[in-house]
Amino acid sequence: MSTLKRILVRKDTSCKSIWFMRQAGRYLPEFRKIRKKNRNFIDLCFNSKLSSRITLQPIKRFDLDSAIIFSDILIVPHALGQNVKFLKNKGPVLSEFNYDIFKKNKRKEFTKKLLPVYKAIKTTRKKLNKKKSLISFVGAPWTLYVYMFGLKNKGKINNYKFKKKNEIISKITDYLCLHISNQMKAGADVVQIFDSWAGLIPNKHLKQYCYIPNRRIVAFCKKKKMPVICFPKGIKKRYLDFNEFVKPDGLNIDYEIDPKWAKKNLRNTSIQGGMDPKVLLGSKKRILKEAKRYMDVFKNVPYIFNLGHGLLPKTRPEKLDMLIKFIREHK
Ligand code: 1CP
Repeated sequence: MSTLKRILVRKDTSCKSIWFMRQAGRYLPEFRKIRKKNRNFIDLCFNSKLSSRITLQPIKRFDLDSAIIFSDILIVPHALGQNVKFLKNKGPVLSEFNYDIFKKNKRKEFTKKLLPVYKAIKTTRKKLNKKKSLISFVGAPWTLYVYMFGLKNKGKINNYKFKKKNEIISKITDYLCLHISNQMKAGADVVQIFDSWAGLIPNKHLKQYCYIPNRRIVAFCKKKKMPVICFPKGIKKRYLDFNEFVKPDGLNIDYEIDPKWAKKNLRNTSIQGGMDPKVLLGSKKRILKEAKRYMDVFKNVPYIFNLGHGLLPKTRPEKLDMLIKFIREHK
């Protein structure tokens, strides 16, 4: 069993496990080299050979326990019929949501469109050491909804009174379960659900748009015996309610969460991450001090080392290497 699964499933505290969100990406020169020749990001996600190669790049360079498949949460809206483009310095832009197109989606067609992703998982699994996990992921229904309806730049969201919202979120959830099941069949052995924009939901709606959809996916994963990690970023102390309602195998905390508070309040789960990715842009001394703080707090509980959000493009790979070596040696 991989160290990641030992911590997630058996709640083993005798081993360490390290991986990073966005470990395959722009901070790596070898990724930028491939990216330069492949200007269309979505096409790159659908290029099985290259996406498998990119997935393995950080594994070759660093002492990591898990690979996360190189893909994106937005390939799901893409497969559901919305055109997705990544503009330089502007991020993702989706074509306008069309309810009729959305409603006509079929499970078979969806799977067919995403076959290159599943092929990349298959290829990667064969090349990856058996002791390492291959992590698959999905965006949570709410976070995908935010992108599908362009709500991100609208500040605090109060005006999302689209009539069919519940029906749409429920349908997205069905397709996410299918995507997880397909990734699992292809050889992924853990899944992470990114609810990156959960922090935009007003408290009184959190249950409906964040906890309930996450719980549905977690229940699905449990039925399939697929260990699942949730990341409801930005919900502050509501992490406590989230954990009790959703009951995931693992919970990634963001950098706003006090690790001591997390240790005390987030029970019956494995905690992952927490350290601010910005710290990695600072001095060596600061990096090691912060890493030590997390490692000391989470000493006798099931803890997976990671960050409080993804690695930033300006991170220097040497600093990451130094951090990993420090974690390995920390007692
Ligand atoms: O080269 C480039 O310009 C592309 C940069 C890039 C990369 C490397 C994007 C565009 N996506 C990815 C890969 C990616 N995305 C992975 C790969 C595996 C790994 O972690 O190494 C993963 C897990 C994601 C997940 C993802 N995509 C999230 C959830 C995590 C998070 O950061 O909160 C989100 C919100 C996205 C949307 C997205 N895709 C890309 C960007 C720049 C964004 C965020 C844009 C925004 O802020 O709205």
